[in-house]
Amino acid sequence: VKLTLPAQSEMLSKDFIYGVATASFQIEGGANNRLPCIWDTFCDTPGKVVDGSNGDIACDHYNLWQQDVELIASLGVDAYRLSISWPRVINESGELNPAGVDYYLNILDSLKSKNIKAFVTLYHWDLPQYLEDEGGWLNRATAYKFRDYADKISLAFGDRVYSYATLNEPFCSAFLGYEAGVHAPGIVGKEFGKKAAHHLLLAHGLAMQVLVKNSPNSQNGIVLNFTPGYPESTSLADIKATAFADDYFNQWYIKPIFDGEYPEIMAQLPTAHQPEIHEGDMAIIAHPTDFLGVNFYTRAIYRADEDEHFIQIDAPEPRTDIGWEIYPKAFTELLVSLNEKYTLPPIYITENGAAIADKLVDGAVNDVDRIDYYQSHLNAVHDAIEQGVQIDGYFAWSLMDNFEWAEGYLKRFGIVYVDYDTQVRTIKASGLAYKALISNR
Ligand code: GBH
Repeated sequence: VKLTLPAQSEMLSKDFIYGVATASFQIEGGANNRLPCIWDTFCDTPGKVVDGSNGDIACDHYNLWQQDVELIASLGVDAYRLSISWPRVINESGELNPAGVDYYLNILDSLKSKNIKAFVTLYHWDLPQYLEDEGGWLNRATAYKFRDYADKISLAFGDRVYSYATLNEPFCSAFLGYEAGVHAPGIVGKEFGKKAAHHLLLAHGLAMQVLVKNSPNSQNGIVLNFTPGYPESTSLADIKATAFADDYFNQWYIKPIFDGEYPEIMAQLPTAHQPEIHEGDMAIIAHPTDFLGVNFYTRAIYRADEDEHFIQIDAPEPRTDIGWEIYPKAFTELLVSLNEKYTLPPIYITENGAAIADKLVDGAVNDVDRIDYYQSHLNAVHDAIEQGVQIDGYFAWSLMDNFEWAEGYLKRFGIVYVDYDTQVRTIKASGLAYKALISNR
């Protein structure tokens, strides 16, 4: 089964960047060679991760990184998006940990020798536990600790990095981590989510200041996730509820960066739920970026609810193995609407992919449903470009099966299959199709 694009598509230009993405905690293991992070603690708390697993070994990428870089190269991709484990490279006194830095320097040098662009994310959710012990993202000081980390690591990495993203999906850190409590650190309460969000966005802006200074030649920006909302009916109540949910989950994280202000719904939130904004914060957050990273997986459908503004209704079919609806039209509509609402820099699609219940049969994984997902979503990106959105690249999530957060190892997002007993990697049919699409340009 093949992945194709219309012959005249800009996505067939050699300038369009194709990549694969991972994140440190999800693949590395090597937990003894770094400080503990909030996800170690969360995994050790019974009932938080469905299969009771943790990130101690994961894909053992800490030890197998050389063969994994060969694997990435064998896919023929232009770029590899990885994240840096903050607790691996900075010690408790805030100084660089040379062994941790060397680990990444080796990976970055190896990528460079193979002509693969390094897209580095500085924070993909693995906050050092000692910082959580001081309040984590509810503590304003964490934003400044993040700036110092970004400063030190960008100086150490020099010109090895093609692109820096400050944060991956601050929505997930803030809402899932400090409001819904389904991600680390597992804090629950509406009074916490927006406070954490503000400190994350502040951290982003402060880090942008040091990145443009230390690494002026890299593409510096942020990665946001979007779950576009659709009303269950055409009733005004459902439409209004959906608009509220969209502001609460999506626009909350992009509007401050490109408009310098939070959505107007902030005034509707009880004061105790609102962030504490210091003078000058919004200007720091609105620091210009070279790109916007967009992660897209699915949409959400909302119904009006008297007490809670909105409720999300169950996702209709078709769904992936993680229960998320497959609805690629929302991807195009999202990209077009973001482009209308904001004055944006070029966009990279920094994550897109599907969880499929894969089976390894005679040394092969015939994941046709995942290929279908990629085909329809690549088409959706193509359609957005046709409608005038500037999109410069696309990253498949993920390079390989890995630790899927609260779902443990039960959900597989890779285009490469990982046998967790042997750590053998097998390129799936989707990986071969992605490779062919790239090489046939
Ligand atoms: C990304 O998060 C992460 O960056 C990555 O680490 C992770 O492995 C990957 O996605 C796959 O999960 O309840 O139907 O409304 C994406 C997180 C996914 C959060 C979609 C919101 C809404 C699903 N987002 N989700 S639904």
